[in-house]
Amino acid sequence: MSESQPKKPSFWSRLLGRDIASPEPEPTPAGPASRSEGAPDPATAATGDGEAKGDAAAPDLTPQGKPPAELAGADLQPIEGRDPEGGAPGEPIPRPQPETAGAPTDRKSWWRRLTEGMRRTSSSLSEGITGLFTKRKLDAATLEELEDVLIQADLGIETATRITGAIAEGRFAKEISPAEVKAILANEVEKVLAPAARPLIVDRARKPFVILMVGVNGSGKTTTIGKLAQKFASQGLKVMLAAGDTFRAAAIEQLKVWGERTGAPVLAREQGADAAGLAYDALAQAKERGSDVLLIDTAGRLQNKAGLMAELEKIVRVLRKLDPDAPHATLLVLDATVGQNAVSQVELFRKVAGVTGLVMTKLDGTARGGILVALAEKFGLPVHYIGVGEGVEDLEPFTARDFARAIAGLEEAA
Ligand SMILES: Nc1nc2c(ncn2[C@@H]2O[C@H](COP(=O)(O)OP(=O)(O)OP(=O)(O)O)[C@@H](O)[C@H]2O)c(=O)[nH]1
Ligand SMILES: [Mg+2]
Repeated sequence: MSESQPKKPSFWSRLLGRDIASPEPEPTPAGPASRSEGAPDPATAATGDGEAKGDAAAPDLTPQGKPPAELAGADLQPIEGRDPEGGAPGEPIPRPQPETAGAPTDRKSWWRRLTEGMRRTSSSLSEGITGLFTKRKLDAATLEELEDVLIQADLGIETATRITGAIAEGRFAKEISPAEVKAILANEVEKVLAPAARPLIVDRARKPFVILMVGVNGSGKTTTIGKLAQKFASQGLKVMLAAGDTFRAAAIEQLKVWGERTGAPVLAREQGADAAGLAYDALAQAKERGSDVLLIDTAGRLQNKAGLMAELEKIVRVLRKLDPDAPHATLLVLDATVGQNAVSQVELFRKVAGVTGLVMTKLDGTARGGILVALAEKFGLPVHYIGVGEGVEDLEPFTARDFARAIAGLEEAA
């Protein structure tokens, strides 16, 4: 599954009629998506038939508004029985991090979180640009090198070519400052991103508005559900969560913690319960309770696991028995640190689950934030949110101009 971006002759090579040797393909980190050999397939581990049974084991519905006292000082706590899908037994489950800001998000702290989160990406680009353009006249070799810097930041070949083209325009043999290059970079990136920057709109006419979260292991699905639950609750929406990752006991616990923290009731069952049946019951209960939003967690699944992909299709199928339009949003959560591998994740999940939008997490932990630009260019899917940290507030709505300026290491737009 390891994928490296094919390096086709660049615009400048083609223009100058010479071929530039391709760089060594960068290894794609296996990242959290790797799964131990011989690990049981959750699709077979879970009960096989149970399609939309309303009479399964008694649901464990965490009451709304449970005081978060037990969470005080909550940190990584070891939970037994973590299965091979998620890691070794006894591996700590991720706990929600303390909030970084209690007050409603204002523009300043929003920009600070975005730029801090994007620092690794922007500084790697910035170093490359400064190294190339300090006191040097613009020539083909410099543009070639810049193109490589941009491709290494995962921006994608098309965007990289477009940026170098824009920089070259009318500036050949002239001096160009790193600041000018960054401004052009931001401008071109913004153009690519603008069509993808579409907010997630919760349709209040849908009761509940059903959001299904999908993605590979460890991409940040459960954490993003917690962050979204917090956002929706702060907007006065009544939120319910469904612990559809029935494969891991730790995953169920993790979602319950988020439920307690955000005051959202959580429908959970015992480990191994049928995920589709649980999703069905969650939707039925959310309707009964008059919830505005139902967020459904799912088990992390690798693209190549047919059984797990079939389980996703089944979840969608049974939800539609209760609401033919459900899920109203299917969000693919992508971990930015996997770089180019995100491309094949989008391709597969889109086919199986009908992904309607993307959330990209861990932009704070990688210099590969450019992958978002490559995805926008290639798929044109809406990017709703970006994750820039583990805290509950570290989920930013995606806006093209801010992201483009942050990636280029520029100041906030006036
Ligand atoms: N730095 C950083 N860490 C994040 C972000 N989003 C999630 N994480 C962390 O990534 C790890 C995995 O997150 P989860 O939410 O458990 O991922 P998941 O997709 O639910 O994982 P599975 O249930 O195993 O498939 C946790 O330690 C999270 O705290 C982010 O935006 N930035
Ligand atoms: Mg999870």
